[in-house]
Amino acid sequence: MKLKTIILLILISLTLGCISQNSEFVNGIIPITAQPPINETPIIEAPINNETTEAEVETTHDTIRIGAFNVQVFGVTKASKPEVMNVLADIIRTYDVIAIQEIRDSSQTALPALVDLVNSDGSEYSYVVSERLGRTSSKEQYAYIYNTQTVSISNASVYPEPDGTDPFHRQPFIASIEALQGNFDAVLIVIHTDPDEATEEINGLDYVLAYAQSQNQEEDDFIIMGDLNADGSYFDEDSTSELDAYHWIIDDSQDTTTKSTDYTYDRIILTDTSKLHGEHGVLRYDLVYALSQEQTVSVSDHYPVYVEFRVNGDMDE
Ligand SMILES: [Ca+2]
Ligand SMILES: [Ca+2]
Ligand SMILES: [Ca+2]
Ligand SMILES: [Ca+2]
Repeated sequence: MKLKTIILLILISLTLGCISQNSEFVNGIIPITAQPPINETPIIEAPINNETTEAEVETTHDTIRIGAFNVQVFGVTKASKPEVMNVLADIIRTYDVIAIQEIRDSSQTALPALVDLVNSDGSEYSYVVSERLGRTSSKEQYAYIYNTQTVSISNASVYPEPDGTDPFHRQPFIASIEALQGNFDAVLIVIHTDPDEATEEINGLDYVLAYAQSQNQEEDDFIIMGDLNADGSYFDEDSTSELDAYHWIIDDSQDTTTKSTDYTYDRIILTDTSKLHGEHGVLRYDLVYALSQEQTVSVSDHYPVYVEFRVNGDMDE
């Protein structure tokens, strides 16, 4: 991880820790106080310059942070664990919009509870959620959770598979995003592929992109993201696909798994990189919040991924 990223993550964690300490949490939930990572990590050796700190904070309103997170069987069981929910809320608050995957909750209560917790510190996040998707009785939903103070989300809809076809177990969830300050806009496409058919589904995303482009003909910025299962036995990183023409900014060397395995399952693919500003990569929340391995995997088997864009300089409609 780049030094700048590490410093920024520490700053974010410290900021969130301060906010959490001053907030009133419902139902007696005690927020986890973010701690700097323990000794002997490269992070603690990073010199933190106060001037850099202020500069970083001041520039954050010029950028928006977008990303995706497979929260691994997010439902009532996870929602009943305050220590997990508080980490999720802290993570979500670092994003302007985050595409949540693997919501498995027939009660439809876990996601609203999470967003309520996010907002318990005075934040104003909202969400759009897909229908329950899947070919079997095990259904999943996607959601975009977003900061209503910085972005708007519109036109959220599930990719309409052509009549007589069924290319995806959980067809992608598409939405438009617009920065409230500046002129950045883009179309978001999130998918959690089925591991057993990851290669077929990844190659099928080219059709989803073409569909989204047909619906947004003036737009240049399309962001495909999520747990594509794009590594290991599910997908050959060295293979070619129609999407090779675009920018896989979570590259093959990244590890998006919280366990000891080293796979780049989670990806962000951009059609246009001209508005990139700041960092992109894997959010190591275990380091940011100084979590044990046990605490880390209780949140998810995946790390979130993220990318930052400048809000000015978008020339498309
Ligand atoms: Ca389908
Ligand atoms: Ca745009
Ligand atoms: Ca890899
Ligand atoms: Ca790993």
